[in-house]
Amino acid sequence: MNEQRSQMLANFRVEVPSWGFSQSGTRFHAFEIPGQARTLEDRIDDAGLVQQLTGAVSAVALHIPWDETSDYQALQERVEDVGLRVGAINPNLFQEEIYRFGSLASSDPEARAVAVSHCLECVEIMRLTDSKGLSIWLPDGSNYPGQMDFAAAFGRTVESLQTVYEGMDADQTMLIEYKFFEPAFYHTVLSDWGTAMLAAQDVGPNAKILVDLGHHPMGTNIEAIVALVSKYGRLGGFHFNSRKYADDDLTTGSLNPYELFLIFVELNKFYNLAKQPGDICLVLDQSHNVKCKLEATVQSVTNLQLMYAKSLLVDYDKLKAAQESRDAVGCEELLKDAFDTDTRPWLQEIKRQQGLPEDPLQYFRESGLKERRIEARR
Ligand SMILES: [Mn+2]
Repeated sequence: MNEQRSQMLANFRVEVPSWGFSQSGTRFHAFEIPGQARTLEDRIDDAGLVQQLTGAVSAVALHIPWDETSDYQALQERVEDVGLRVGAINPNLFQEEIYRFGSLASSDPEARAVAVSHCLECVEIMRLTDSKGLSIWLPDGSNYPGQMDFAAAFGRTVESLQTVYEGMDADQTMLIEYKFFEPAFYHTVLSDWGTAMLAAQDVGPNAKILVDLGHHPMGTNIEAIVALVSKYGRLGGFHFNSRKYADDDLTTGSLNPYELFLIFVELNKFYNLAKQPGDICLVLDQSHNVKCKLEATVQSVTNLQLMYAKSLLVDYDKLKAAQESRDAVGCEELLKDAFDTDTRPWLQEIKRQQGLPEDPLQYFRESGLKERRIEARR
């Protein structure tokens, strides 16, 4: 394999979410999965363990208040001790009584003030932990026709986001996530990339869009969205996961590997994903309710590496030439050729060179790491 591509694959990194390691994340029963994280320290240790197993984790993304602590310097030190950085900080705008009718978009000035001040508290945590991304997902919307004035709610959201943005530093990025429905079932204020784009443009140059793979109506062409948002310099990052029906938060690449590959193909046209720290924030956003959470995270990281590897095999010059000669079959075959290549031996070779286990899942299961983790957390 070409040396430059191997270097790129070797340098690929992703952030893992602290909330993917503990007993949470479903409106139904959260099962007791042996070995799962019980504390903030456990969650950081798990992120570090995924890094130890895969070598492809850059940072751990945190959620406030779920990861709230009295000493953020100590938290950052612990994260550094496991070889990682503090990644994106995610405010919570959906778990306070006052948010019944919305947070940043609410018509109640008091609810808006609480939401804005919580986001600013998260900006302060970013300063303390050297995090560069404020990752905002706004659940606001309405359940019934007439309940909310669409334009007014959007205007209030932009104003609230502007206030938060003014409190941020020049090297911090506001990541604006969108989702078409849920928890609101009739209308959502930031429902798609268009609404998120309008908001980002009104807020400022460091306000960018975050694409969560589970937040689109079925059949949406996400790779086309990625290309356009990138072209306008507004792509801030990703929440990787997989889904069959809605926001299912399943293991990345478990159901839609071709889609994931096509997204990487578009990303490679705009960004060098091997650059660290990267220009865009790549984060897993998953909740594992049945699987061992650590294993599911390792699977997700590995699937991302394998799909990224396939995307590096595309001959982009040839693709462009085939597009310009309007050779629809040739274009598709070029992509299929790359996608159909088994990239596992290549990734294993890189892992051998890096002194990492060639099969991280097998290593986790057979080295005693898994049993020790379960034993320690009984
Ligand atoms: Mn998300």
